[in-house]
Amino acid sequence: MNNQADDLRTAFEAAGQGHVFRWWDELGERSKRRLTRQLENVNLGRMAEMSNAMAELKQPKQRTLSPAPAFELSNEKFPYNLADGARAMAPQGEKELRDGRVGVLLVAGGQGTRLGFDGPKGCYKILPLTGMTLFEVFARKLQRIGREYGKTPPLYVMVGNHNEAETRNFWQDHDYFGLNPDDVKFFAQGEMPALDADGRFVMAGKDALFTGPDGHGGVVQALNDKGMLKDMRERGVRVISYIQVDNLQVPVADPAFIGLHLSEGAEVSLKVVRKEDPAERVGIFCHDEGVPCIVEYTEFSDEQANERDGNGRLRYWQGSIAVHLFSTDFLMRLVERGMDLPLHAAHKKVPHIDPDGNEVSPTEPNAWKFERFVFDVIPMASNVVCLEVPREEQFLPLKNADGPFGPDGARQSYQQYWGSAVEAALGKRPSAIEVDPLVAENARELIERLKESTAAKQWDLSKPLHITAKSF
Ligand code: UD2
Repeated sequence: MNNQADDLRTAFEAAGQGHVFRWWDELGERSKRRLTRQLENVNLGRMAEMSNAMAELKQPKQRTLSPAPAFELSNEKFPYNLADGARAMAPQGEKELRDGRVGVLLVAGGQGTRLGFDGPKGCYKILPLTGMTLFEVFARKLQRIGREYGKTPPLYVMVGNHNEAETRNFWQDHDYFGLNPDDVKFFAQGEMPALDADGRFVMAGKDALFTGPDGHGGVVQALNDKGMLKDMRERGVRVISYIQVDNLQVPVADPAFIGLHLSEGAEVSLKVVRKEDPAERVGIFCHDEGVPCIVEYTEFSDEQANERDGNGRLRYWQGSIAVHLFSTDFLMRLVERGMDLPLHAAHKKVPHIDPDGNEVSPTEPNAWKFERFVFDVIPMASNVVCLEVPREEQFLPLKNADGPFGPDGARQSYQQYWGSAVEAALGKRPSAIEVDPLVAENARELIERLKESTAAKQWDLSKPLHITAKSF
């Protein structure tokens, strides 16, 4: 054992983790180097933080919750025309886009376990007629912004170690879907080890600890460590539009939302939808001791989740759809001050090797995994703005293998929404529909285009309808 490995062994033994060296003597030189490299990157100072996260899961901390204010929808009927107030916000956001001060941050580092797709979720073929992938949908939405405002916002894609190469290759193989490769940046998030029932690091092999992505909250540190914040600053990006790869209907950069964020002087803004079902599994935007935050649905008691106001509506109705705006300066301040977001623990099935070196694929949760959540930056912001948006217009997440949030359910909801736009403009709903994201961001825009178009009046709506720029 060389000095470096000796020092590591001493440190790991002192932390009660000496078992990571159990197979050291039978490892070859390469495996020894691999293990050493990995162990060097493990921050043993985090052990206490991990224990706290586990304890908190068993005994959630006491919170004093109250509903938080939001800019509510002024129109709850399709196609959700914007009220004058909301429309008045757009010019400031449009100017920000024209001035090239907006960047789009797409988080795509999750493992997509529930979808059961063997590849990055963004490569999933989702649109109903062409099978366009989620990544292409976002790229085309960006192009539309570029055409409209003369500047295409740079795209920052967070990936995980497990899908980085595949994601990069996918974009390269598709010529970045028409975007300038210099404006598409990939960066990998950090990893966290897992702990077994005895609080010991889970081993994935004789020469490797099990590690998993550190949660979408890892994005703050990764943006800094991988030079992305610097890149943003050099490009003059002031507002970061954060979206998740699973939301098919999300606008990549919404001028009215950006305008609101700027005019309110917010450091963080978020979009919510009205929660109708108290059991819906989304985080809730609310106040904890007067401080704005998002609290996971698991932390609400049944009683609290079911509380209603005088109009019979849920008191805690602000379901977060995980769409945020961050000011670049705010994120820089967080990293400069070395502020870590809290760790959250989850009990999961983690494949590993047992003390005899046999591979085990558990059928029941056997270990603790740790993640950070990006919305934990909210309590650290000096000003937070919350905007309600129409659910069917902006929230269509692909999460599961089946059900409403599975591929078939998502395609159905997608066609329901866009079919309604065609019906509103042309009087009839097509049998199946797909709208090129280059054509319209939402039903309002599509209806306007269709009403003005003479070509649209000739379309055969008894057949599946694929609307592209050439259709007009
Ligand atoms: C998240 C929110 C939930 C609601 C919902 C909306 C949490 C804990 N819950 O639920 O409140 O807003 O989204 O859709 O966030 N990701 C990474 N790296 C990781 C983990 C996740 O990039 O280490 C990305 C992932 O690729 C995806 C997004 O984060 O784009 C959401 O991840 P998720 O599926 O874990 O979130 P979910 O559905 O539990």
